[in-house]
Amino acid sequence: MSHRILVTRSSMPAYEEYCEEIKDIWESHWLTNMGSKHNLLQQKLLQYLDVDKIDLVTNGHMALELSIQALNLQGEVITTPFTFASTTHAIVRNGLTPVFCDVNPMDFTMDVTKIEALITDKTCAIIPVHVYGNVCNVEEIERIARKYGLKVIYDAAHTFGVRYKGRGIGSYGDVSCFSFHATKVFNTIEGGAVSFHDDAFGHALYNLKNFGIRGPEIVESVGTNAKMNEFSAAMGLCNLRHIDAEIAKREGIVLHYRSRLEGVAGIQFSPIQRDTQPNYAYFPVVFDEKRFGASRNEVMDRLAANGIGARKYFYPLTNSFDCFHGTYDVYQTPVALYLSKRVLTLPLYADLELADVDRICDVILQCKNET
Ligand code: T4K
Repeated sequence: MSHRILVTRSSMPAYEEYCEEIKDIWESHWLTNMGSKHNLLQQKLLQYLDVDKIDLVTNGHMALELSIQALNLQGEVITTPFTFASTTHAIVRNGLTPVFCDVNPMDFTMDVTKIEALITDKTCAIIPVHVYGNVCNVEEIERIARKYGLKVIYDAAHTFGVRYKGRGIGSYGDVSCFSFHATKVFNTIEGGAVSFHDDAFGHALYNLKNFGIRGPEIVESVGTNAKMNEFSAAMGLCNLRHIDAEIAKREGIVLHYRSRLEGVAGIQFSPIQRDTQPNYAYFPVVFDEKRFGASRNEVMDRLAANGIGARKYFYPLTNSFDCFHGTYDVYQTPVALYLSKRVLTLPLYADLELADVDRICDVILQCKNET
């Protein structure tokens, strides 16, 4: 059998480049606690992401969990179930109640026409997800949030480097939470960041990530530990040098997928969004069994039999997780439910060969031709 292909593969700099980057850590012995690499990466990301203010944290989940805590929210939060566990868990772990809004069938982001009907006197915030790197309807979300006095925290885990209407995606809403996990377009091994506008929020967030410590003898508030270490920051500094080239390679791969699968009955992709500079984070495909002739699960199994690891991001919906058994009604988000049963995320990473894309598409098209 040909070599195995997984859904993604971490981007890494040349070994020598990373060694060079971490050399001075051996001189300084400074490994963590807002070291020089942490601070330099923070400054570089502020520019690259084109945001007002930013703070680095240990991972994308802590970005969400601590952002919610820093805003001191209480009550209900409108969010979507078509996401990774992290989004919903961050809400629940803060003692808040998620209220699930359906997604729109075109780009899988929150269906803004359904938000207002979910608002009650307990609603305090909206947490939409720029899922797969698709930009939410940020204008409409802002209008609704202003009208009802709600905070907006974007789960921007998938949107590193995305720009919308000439602005960094992290400049929209009150707060945006990025993930720099190994599987993301940009990684610091594990890592994340929060972009924001308000200084008081930034102060509260920093306190949460560093035990509330403000000086050797000053502990202002109760916090936890979510500091990015120097080795992660060094990985980020290296990866950031190559990020534009990585995204360009991803674009070539996505265009190749599209050219092979475009127009095939029963296959739907994410749209090319207007006014958006994308990052090609994921390549989700929705299989309509009736028109395509094979189900998502059959395609996934066939790919697996050929050494190709596609993934069901995002199935099951978070509102149907075992840990929430009986708490939420999945039928209140029918579009998300429909998509979660049909979507398959195909392999995508900068070094994926176009010949491998052909191999993947050949297997998919074989499933169709057999019916
Ligand atoms: N919000 C959203 C919308 C998210 O998608 C995520 C994370 C978060 C918040 C939270 O951010 P973090 O706290 O994670 O920073 C993966 C990732 O672990 C997770 O970061 C990501 N979303 C989620 C969508 O995918 P798994 O369980 O699918 O990962 P895993 O270990 O199966 O890896 C997938 C593939 O990646 C492997 O088949 C091979 C490749 N890989 C994996 C690792 C760990 C590598 O090439 N290198 C690696 O080091 O969750």
